[in-house]
Amino acid sequence: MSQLAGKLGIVFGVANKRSIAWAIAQAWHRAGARLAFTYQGERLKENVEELAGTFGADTIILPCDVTKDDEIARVFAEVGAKFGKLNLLLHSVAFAPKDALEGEFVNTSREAFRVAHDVSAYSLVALARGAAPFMTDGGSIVAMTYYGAEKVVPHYNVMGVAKAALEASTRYLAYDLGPRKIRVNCISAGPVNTLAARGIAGFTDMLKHYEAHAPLKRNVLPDELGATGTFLASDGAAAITGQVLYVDCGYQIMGM
Ligand code: NAD
Ligand code: 0WE
Repeated sequence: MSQLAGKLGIVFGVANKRSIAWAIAQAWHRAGARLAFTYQGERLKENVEELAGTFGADTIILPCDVTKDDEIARVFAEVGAKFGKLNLLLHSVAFAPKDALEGEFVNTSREAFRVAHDVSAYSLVALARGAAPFMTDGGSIVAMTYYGAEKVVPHYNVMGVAKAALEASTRYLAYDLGPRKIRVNCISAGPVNTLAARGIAGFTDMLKHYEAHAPLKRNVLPDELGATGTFLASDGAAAITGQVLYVDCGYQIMGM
């Protein structure tokens, strides 16, 4: 398949082979896109080099802590210079301090609230602003979200509030960037067993709950997130912007 032939993209959020970002990057690569990658810090450098290196020794791999404006500026300067333009951007980044995901939401500290929103929501605005000048033939920006943005999922806490900000930011960005043919959408994924999910107490029970209650009676597979990511990046989605697409085996439609 060559749905994304000739497209140039940048991927934020690969930590290891289980990362949703890696599933979507592989799908984009198989569809013909050429990709650059960023990693959060030295700790993840080797992982990302090993994974992204399989796409060719010339693959651009750069550090980027999304809370650092200078690192974001450097990424777009380098990728802009090497690629000349950009068509695709994947935002697959989230973080809240662990204690904020354990206790009650009412006890969220000012600092945990700030960090969760900085990393998980504001970063989409900053990355979109960095990428837009290079998306000269239009573009597709895709961000990952979760159902806890719209309904209470116990313990998701401040991350749910940050995802609500991410989804609202997606709509405002879609409005601003629409005249430049840059589309901005979210994929709301059902639970996936990744590094970010594994630390969560009761995550295995959550997978069982989805399996029992989702219309499709199973959990979403990483490849299925890749397929939706490829669709949103492709010209088949040329009239879709500002949306949240649920890739959750139907869980979101249920009232009980
Ligand atoms: P993951 O741990 O593989 O990915 C999270 C990524 O965020 C990591 O690569 C990490 O390095 C990056 N990150 C955190 N802080 C950062 C910072 N300051 N700067 C740069 N990068 C930073 O886990 P994942 O489950 O693949 O998560 C990816 C996205 O998918 C997140 O937005 C998450 O909220 C979302 N999501 C996950 C699930 C799930 O069940 N796993 C469900 C729905 C949505
Ligand atoms: O977005 C997420 C998880 C994001 C996340 C995970 C961690 C774990 C380690 C953000 N910050 C941190 N901080 C850490 O220190 N998901 C959608 C997965 C997830 O996390 C949950 C969930 C689900 C689903 C937390 C509680 C309840 C459900």
